[in-house]
Amino acid sequence: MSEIMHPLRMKYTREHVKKTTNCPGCGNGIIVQAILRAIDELGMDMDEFAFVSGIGCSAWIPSPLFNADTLHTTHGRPIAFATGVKLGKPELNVVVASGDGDLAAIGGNHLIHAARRNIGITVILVNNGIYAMTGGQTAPTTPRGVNTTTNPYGTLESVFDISSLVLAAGAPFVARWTTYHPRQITSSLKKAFTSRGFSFIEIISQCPVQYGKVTKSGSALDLLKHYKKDSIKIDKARTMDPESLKGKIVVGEFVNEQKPELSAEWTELKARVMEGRS
Ligand SMILES: Cc1ncc(C[n+]2csc(CCOP(=O)(O)OP(=O)(O)O)c2C)c(N)n1
Ligand code: SF4
Ligand SMILES: [Mg+2]
Repeated sequence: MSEIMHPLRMKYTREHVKKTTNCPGCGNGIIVQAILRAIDELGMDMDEFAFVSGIGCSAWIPSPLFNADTLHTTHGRPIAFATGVKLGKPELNVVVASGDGDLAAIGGNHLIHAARRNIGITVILVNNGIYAMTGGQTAPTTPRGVNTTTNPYGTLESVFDISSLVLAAGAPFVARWTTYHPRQITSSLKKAFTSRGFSFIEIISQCPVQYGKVTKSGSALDLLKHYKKDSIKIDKARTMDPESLKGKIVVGEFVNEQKPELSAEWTELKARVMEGRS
């Protein structure tokens, strides 16, 4: 049987990678397509990018699928690797795509400090509310009270609002969408790929196999219906009180501003020192 490939898949992915690692219904497929569509609509070339990921299901989004330089690193450390790539090759668009556990738990400090330093990389954080690849353990994004394999009687912890955390750390571009918003993800990615500073996009994404089953939240469709019903745009959310926002997912672009970017300043500093200018 011959396989009909999506044009984006033919244009931007490695020919020898025949299958994705995603389970049926996983939100990662929507995210793959949103990233490739953003690159296509910008008319950019894969050679202008380096993709970096950690360990987890979401870390498989760019690697080995994308026909670009991809760096599949260790759990929690993609931002550290990406920082090195960006300082060594500031002309590249360095993009990290990884999971909520990878970037906000074990790698949380790298995330905060990359935002504070304003290193010009894009971070796409896939928030599926759980450690999916390892079997449904509690993550810092798992809603309070939900049952997981490590908290079979319900989690007792409060969740991280990761976008707010990154915003507070000083990131000049922060957006949050869900997989129900593929066009909005693409639009924010286009801004992120063409902005100079640290750009952060959190994507709330369905994991029907671990999150859906372990927490009894239902199928991919049930989760997408929840994203549709409970997402509130930031402009509207700003007019609402905290009580009415309970259980809602605030989506949109929270900030988009210009700030001095670290790799450009670093390059300038190196030139100044080499030339003996103080
Ligand atoms: C240092 C280290 N600690 C723990 C692990 C085991 N581990 C691999 S992936 C993962 C969690 C993945 O969760 P997340 O980053 O949210 O990605 P998802 O699978 O949910 O997309 C863990 C704990 C590891 N590989 N290395
Ligand atoms: S376990 Fe969940 S996150 Fe991982 S590939 Fe399957 S559906 Fe996607
Ligand atoms: Mg996860």
